[in-house]
Amino acid sequence: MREPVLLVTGANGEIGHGLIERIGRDRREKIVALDLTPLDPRLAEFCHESLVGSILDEALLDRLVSRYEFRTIFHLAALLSTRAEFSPRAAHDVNVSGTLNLLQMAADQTEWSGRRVKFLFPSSIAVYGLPDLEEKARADRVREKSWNLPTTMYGCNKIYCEQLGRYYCSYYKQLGAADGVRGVDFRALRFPGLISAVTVPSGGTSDFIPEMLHAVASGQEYACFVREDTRIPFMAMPDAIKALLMLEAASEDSLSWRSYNVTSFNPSAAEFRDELAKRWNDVRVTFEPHLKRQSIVDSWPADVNDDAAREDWAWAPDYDLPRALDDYLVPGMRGRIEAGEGA
Ligand code: AKB
Repeated sequence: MREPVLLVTGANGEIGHGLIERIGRDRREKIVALDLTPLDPRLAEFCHESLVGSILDEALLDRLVSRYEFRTIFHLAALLSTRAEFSPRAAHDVNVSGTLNLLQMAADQTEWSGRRVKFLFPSSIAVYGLPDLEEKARADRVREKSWNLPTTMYGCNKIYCEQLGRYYCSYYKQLGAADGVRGVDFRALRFPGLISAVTVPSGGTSDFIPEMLHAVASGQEYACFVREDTRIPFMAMPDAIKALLMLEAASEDSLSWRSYNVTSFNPSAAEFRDELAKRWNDVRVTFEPHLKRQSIVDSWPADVNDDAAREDWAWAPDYDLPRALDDYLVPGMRGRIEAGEGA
């Protein structure tokens, strides 16, 4: 008998931290964590097993399948947008081949167990590509089906994986399978930039906001790599976790499609600096745009329309920007600094 568990890949990443802690505290399912690096010891108490390994290691995945029945897979492992531009082939391997391995594993398991594996996939605003700033201003709150013209390897990977998910959900083996066999229950969220009080992101292009926050909170100067007027959507990490868990719990009948925008607030880089200056005395932020990273964020929408998520499964964020800062980020960062954990 295989043990029923919930699998989290990329467990040590920013979303993995919040998600594992939340599920570990609130639910009784056993969590199996997979990451390239040893699991943060703070998460170990919430996990049934943690494995160090790659989603590209098919032998490792075969071993996992022989021991466990995955009820839900949160597939969080990915190479983010800036890092992916330095190693596009490696990004494609991890982001696409790794996702394909897991979708195949979920499809095989769905087939032999007769129970559809839920597959939760964090996609991104990087799937959008606006050609220039004029179009970005005109586009306003971009809807899911517009501007699917990514300019980064990461964005291309994410949008293709959404399509793979749709395929494994509705069309996999459409000619070969026995009647009535159903596919993987794939569900994706197009996340904006995420801001955590616990972890600093690395390798992303939306990192300028969380980097600014963590630098200011620890009394350091920050040279922001985008212009002051740069505007893309963001969300506080607890809302990202909430969105994932709400989408996981949503009844399938309520889903009008499989990839949803979600968002909370969208300050410009300068407006975010000004919000920090209301809360810390020593805010030393300069703007020194890196032309290539700037062009990536300029291609991302200034805001996204998340009406479908609101209508289909009652999504609403808990945190607007002031509340995210006052109730989550500032106390969280101050607590960590007082505890000697650094920002
Ligand atoms: C990145 O910057 O690559 C990510 C994202 C917006 O998906 N944070």
